Amino acid sequence: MQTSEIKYTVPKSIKKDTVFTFCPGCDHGVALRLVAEVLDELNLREKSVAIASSGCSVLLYDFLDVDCIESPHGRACAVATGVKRAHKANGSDKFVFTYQGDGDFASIGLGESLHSALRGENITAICINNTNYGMTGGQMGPTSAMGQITTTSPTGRNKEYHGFPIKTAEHIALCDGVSYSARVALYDIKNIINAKKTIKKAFEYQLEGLGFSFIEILSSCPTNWKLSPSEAHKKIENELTKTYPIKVFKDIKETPNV
Ligand SMILES: Cc1ncc(C[n+]2csc(CCOP(=O)(O)OP(=O)(O)O)c2C)c(N)n1
Ligand code: SF4
Repeated sequence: MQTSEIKYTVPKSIKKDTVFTFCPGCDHGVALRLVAEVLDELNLREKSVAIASSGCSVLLYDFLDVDCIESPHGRACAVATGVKRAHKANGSDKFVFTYQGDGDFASIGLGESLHSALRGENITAICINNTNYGMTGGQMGPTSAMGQITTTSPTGRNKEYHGFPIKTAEHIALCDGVSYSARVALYDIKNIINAKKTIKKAFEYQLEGLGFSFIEILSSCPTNWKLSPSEAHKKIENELTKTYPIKVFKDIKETPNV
């Protein structure tokens, strides 16, 4: 009987000899690998500009072998707007994407994020939603779920004191300038495959000039959740997907703006 061998290689869009320095079991590493694989498949490495944010996403420029700009404190979509427009004005069409935490995209930078979507900037934004401020020690973020215990909500998030979590992919989908808005997860192989397809579609929509494309990636933060990597994935599958369903909320090709 013949057996086929699958040989896994490091994507060209990841720097040679890279060792991810995220915490063990953190989904940031999986998300970045998927982004790199899609950049390779679409032959985008040479024409890409990646915009990193504050938080653990900042490490992107250590790992991705593409031109990167570090834009902390929520300004990634504004910087991406400038990069995309300036290159276009000079006759060169760069592929521009942001890679941001949920705190960065949906709290500190909500204004920049939302208005870039409303303007229909032809960029792609990726938001890693791990439901807390990971890098700074697991404080409550805009996406922390109801009842979630964090270092700044020791008795759990409650609506009277903290209000409700923001459902980013649903909100972005409501903006007329948006071509694509979806939420994906990485807790098992099926979802990882779906996440890659979704990232590819969002990237292709930018290449087709269709406007702002957005992917929210539900991700684990085992360190701050104080769970093992597999327990963290179970939490996403069994708890967080109730607040944050895995779904395409807008696809301009299927449901154009009204
Ligand atoms: C305006 C502002 N306030 C506070 C900070 C401090 N800060 C740096 S990283 C970070 C957490 C970012 O969390 P998130 O975007 O969710 O990314 P994660 O680390 O979870 O991937 C914070 C609050 C900051 N950089 N800017
Ligand atoms: S703090 Fe959380 S998000 Fe940051 S690298 Fe560690 S596990 Fe990942």
